[in-house]
Amino acid sequence: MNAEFTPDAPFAARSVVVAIPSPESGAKSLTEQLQEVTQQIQRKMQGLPSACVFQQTVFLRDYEDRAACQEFWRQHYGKRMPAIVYVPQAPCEGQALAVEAILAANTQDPANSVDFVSEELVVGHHYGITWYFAAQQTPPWLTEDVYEQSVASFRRLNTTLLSEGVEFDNVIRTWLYIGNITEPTFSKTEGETQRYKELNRARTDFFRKITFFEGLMPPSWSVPAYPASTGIGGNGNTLVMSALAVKTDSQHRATIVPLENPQQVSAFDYGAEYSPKSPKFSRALLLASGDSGVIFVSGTASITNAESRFDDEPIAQTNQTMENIEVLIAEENLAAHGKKGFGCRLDELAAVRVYIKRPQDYEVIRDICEREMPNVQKIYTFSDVCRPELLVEIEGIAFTQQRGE
Ligand code: 3EB
Repeated sequence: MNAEFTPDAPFAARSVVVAIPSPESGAKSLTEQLQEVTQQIQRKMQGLPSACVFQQTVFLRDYEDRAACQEFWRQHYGKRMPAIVYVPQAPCEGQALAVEAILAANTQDPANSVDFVSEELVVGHHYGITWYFAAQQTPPWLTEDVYEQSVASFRRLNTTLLSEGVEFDNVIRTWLYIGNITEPTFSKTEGETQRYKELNRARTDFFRKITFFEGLMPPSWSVPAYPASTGIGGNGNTLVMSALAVKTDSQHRATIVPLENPQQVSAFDYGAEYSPKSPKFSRALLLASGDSGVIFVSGTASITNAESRFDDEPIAQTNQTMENIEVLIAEENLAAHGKKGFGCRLDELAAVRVYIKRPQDYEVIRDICEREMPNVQKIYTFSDVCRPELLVEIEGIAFTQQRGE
C-alpha cells in the first residue's frame, strides 16, 4: 500500500499540505523557520515516495525575504523546483512564513509525471488531465497606473501559459494579490477611482475576448463562466497574480462546472456601486473526472445578495462567511448544478486560507474556524479585503468522491 503516489482517484485529499513554524519559532531565524516547514512537508510526504511538491504558496511576514526563500528552495529542490507564489501577508502568530504545498505524482511514466519547466511554470500530467501552474506574475514594467499594471500582469500570465501551449480559456483558478486594495487611485480615463475597481476594469477588458471552458462544461450551460478566484490585499503596493489551468484528453474527459451561491448575487452581476466593471469570477468551480472531483472555493466573505453583512462584527462575519461556503459546496447546490453526489461538508475541505483584516480579531476568528472546521488544514494571515467593511475572507479546496443515492 502507498508504495506509489498514484492514488486510484485522479484527485486525492492528501494532495495539499500546510506547513507553519510553531508559534514559538516566530522569533527564530528565517533559515531555521524554512528548515522547520520543509521538515513538516517532508514528514507529510512520508509513505508517498512518488510524490513531489508541484506548487507552493508562501505567505511572508517580510516580503523582502522572498529572495532568500527562493535561494533556500533552489538548494533544497534542485531540478524539481516547484512553482512558488510569494504573498506579502504576515502569518497571524508572528512567524516569518506559512506554506501551503500542492503535491503531485512524479513517476517514470510520462502519463503520471511533472515537468518542471521554469521557476514560474510547472506542468503536471495525471490521469489524462494536464495541470499548469503559473506562479508569481508581476507587472513586467514599472507603471503607477493600476489598470495598466493589471492588464500587463494578465498578459504576462497568458504568455507564460502559452509557452506550454495552453490558452487562457483553460484557467480555472486565479489568485490576485493587490496591495492597498481599497485605496484611491487616479486613472486617466476614470479620474479618481479605487485600486480594486481598476483591477476589475482590467480583468473585464482582458476577459472580454475569452470564452472559458468551451466544450468542457455541461452541454446546456447558459450563464457566463469564469475561473474561481481570490482578489485580496497584501502589504506594500504589490500586484502578484497566479493561475492554475487544466487541459484534459478526450479519453478521460474531465468536466468543469462553475458554481454559484444561491445566497449571493453572482459577483459578475454585482451592481456598478461596488465596481463600475464587475469582478468576473465564479464563487467556486468543480473539476470532475469519473467519480472524483476537486472543488476550488473562491475567496468568500460576509456578503449575502450583493451586500456586506455585519459591519464591525467579526464573529458574525466569520459565521456568515462559513455559512456561505457551506451552502456553496453542499450536496444540494452541487445537485442544482447538475453534479449530484459531488457535494461535501465544510469540515471536509482539505485546506483553507483565512484572511483577517485586523489583528485584534484574530483570536475570535481562529476559535470559530477551529470549532467549525477541526479537520481542515488552515493558514491564517493578515490582509485587507476588497471592501473596507469586510473583516474576514476565506478560500479553500475540497477533494470529493461522488456519493450514491
Ligand atoms: C466578494 O465576494 C469578496 O476579485 O477575484 C472574493 C473572491 C472577492 C474573488 C476577485 C473578490 C475576488 O466579492 C471579494
